[in-house]
Amino acid sequence: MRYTTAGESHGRALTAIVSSVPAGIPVSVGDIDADLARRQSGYGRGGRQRIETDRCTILSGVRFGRSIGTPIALTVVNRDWDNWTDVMAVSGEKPEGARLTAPRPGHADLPGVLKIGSDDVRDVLERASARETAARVAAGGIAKAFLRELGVDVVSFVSAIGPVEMTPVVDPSTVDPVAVEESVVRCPDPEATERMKREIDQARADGESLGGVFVVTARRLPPGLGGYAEADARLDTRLAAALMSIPAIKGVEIGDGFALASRRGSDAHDEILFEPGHGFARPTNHAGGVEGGMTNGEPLVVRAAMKPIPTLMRPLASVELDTHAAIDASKERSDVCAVPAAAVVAEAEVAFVLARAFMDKFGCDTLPDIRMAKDAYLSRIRT
Ligand code: EPS
Repeated sequence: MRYTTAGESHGRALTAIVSSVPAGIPVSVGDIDADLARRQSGYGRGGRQRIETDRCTILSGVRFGRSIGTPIALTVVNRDWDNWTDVMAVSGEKPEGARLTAPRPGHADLPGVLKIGSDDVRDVLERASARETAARVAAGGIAKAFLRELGVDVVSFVSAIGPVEMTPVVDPSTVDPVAVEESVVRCPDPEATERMKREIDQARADGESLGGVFVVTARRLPPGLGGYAEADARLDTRLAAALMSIPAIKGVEIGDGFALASRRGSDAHDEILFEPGHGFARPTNHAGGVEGGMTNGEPLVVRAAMKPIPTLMRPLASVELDTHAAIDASKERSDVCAVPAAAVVAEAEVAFVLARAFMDKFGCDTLPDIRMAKDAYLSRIRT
């Protein structure tokens, strides 16, 4: 199962096509819209989110609420398009003053225009925009629906915004998703939520932006998803690539990640137990549920670090593209912080990695066959 997206931030709509989808998956537009709304929320968003109310339309691949094994096409309309029809027109002449020539440090702006030979940063930034991630979340709804049928939920929470960190939790997979959604920054720690809000308020007042850290977890994964024999079959390879594909993500950790580097082996690995009726188990989960490129049956725990958004209301130094003169980087309406939204996007990315790993191991055509293969496998490894 994989997806591709199309669409510019202020164009008419975003589109996603999800292909290699097994038949028989219950698909609910309501569930996808709920995730789209979660992605739009989060303290620190800008004025754009007051314009948009993202809703998904399914164009193909689903009949009477179930996938039929054909590509699923989805769209999310940009309501802001109505305000951009001249600047983003598909045909005609570019209006006077529509060109942007002050690239922002940290954005795709400068390498993008150099790469494609454009004199207008807008040609690049319209696509290299976090808006595109709405299409990923819509597409991810298909992967999540598939996983839900196999008993797997993919959830996320924010653990840090800028320098403000929540109180660490021993087992991130036990964090209560209700507490996460009750927080305006999607952080399950109410006291940290208040400190994060204050940090965002201060950044906004200073014309600054903020990054942060989020955690994605998935439970009830059978051992053996992924692979140890080929580099590109390793689940960690795929998870890291998927999370790094989200704009502004600069680091990914699996399990205890970088902290493992400073520990001794006895403090870094998870001892093996056998519980009759359940099978193999671990008293700890430093590995984050992945050993040797495969799930080991413990909850998957991945973390990602997001850099601060490059659009600053107090802009950094840049160079004007035509004259090469020093100039302030462009400042458009933007978000101060989008870490809570990025965590929802990451759920979609992780869901695709896991859906593919399930299909690699248990089959591709239809949900009942995949479920039967999984159940047969589980009964083999439990005895
Ligand atoms: C973005 C800038 C802002 C964000 C946008 C990403 O949009 P605008 O330029 O229209 O104010 O709100 O994100 C979204 C629209 C979204 O839905 O996530 C950017 O420059 O990347």
